[in-house]
Amino acid sequence: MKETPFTMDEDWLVYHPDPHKPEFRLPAGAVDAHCHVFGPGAEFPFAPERKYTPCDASKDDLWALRDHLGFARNVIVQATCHGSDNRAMLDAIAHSQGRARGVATVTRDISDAELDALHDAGIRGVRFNFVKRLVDALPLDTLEEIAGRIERLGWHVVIYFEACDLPEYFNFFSALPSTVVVDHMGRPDVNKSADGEEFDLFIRLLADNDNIWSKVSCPDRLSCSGPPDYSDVVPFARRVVETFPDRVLWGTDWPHPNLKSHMPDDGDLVDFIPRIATTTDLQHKLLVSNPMRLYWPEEA
Ligand code: 0GY
Repeated sequence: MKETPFTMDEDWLVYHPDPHKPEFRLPAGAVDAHCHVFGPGAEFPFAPERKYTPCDASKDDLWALRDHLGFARNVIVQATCHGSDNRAMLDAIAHSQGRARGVATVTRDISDAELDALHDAGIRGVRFNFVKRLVDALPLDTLEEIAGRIERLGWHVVIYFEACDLPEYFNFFSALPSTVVVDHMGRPDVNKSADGEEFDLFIRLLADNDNIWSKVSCPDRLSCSGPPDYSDVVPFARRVVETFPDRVLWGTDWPHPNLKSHMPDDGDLVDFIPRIATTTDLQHKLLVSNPMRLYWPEEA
């Protein structure tokens, strides 16, 4: 392996080297619908405009985790450290034997032919990121234009924002024409109530717009009570799963960018699933039928 030309951030936490085998047996065909690859930097350089420099996290390590946890497939989401250079993700998808698809980051100048090529390579959505510490968000009219252009491909838009920013973007999100998927339940502040005003607004976003879905992922990112139980996240995720069972997805978020307090054991994250999706029917929707409808509709 070539030496990486990048030095990861001093406070960067590297993914867990040896996650335990989950006690929860994932249903056959389960999809890890939110994960990333980073570089390797020697092969796929990180973007000059990135806001963090991560460790390398390769496709082979992702496949090893997939098999260890018991997933069948992955959806790889373009991480901001690669900007709109989707090559690391596309390389992973190309080497997945059909078991991975992806969500890309694109800019306004992308041509229709390039969008077609991304579709052929396994991309099924674009990501719009509004988290200020991660990106300088594109202007809303640019995002609107991109959302309009990807519609003909049947793609969806993945949006990432924090709960405090939802009032500002509520109308913009509601007007998006395609299917929309929110990352990590819109990052609620779990010190507040899962039935409180702030999370009610998130629930209303999905209740008012039946094209909007949510990932109920990242207890490790949202929790204040911490591992291995992440108990304070349970009422939030359960509320979303039980209210919108046909519009939820789940993912590991491996290799867990920007965690500062602890690095989760991915086995604990899988063992969290039956606490938020409490019946086999809900688990099957969350892990198999919903992601298959969105990412492998030809097989769903
Ligand atoms: C996540 C969360 C984060 C990072 C990114 O693309 C990214 O850099 O998504 C984060 O730092 O909250 O979804 O993986």
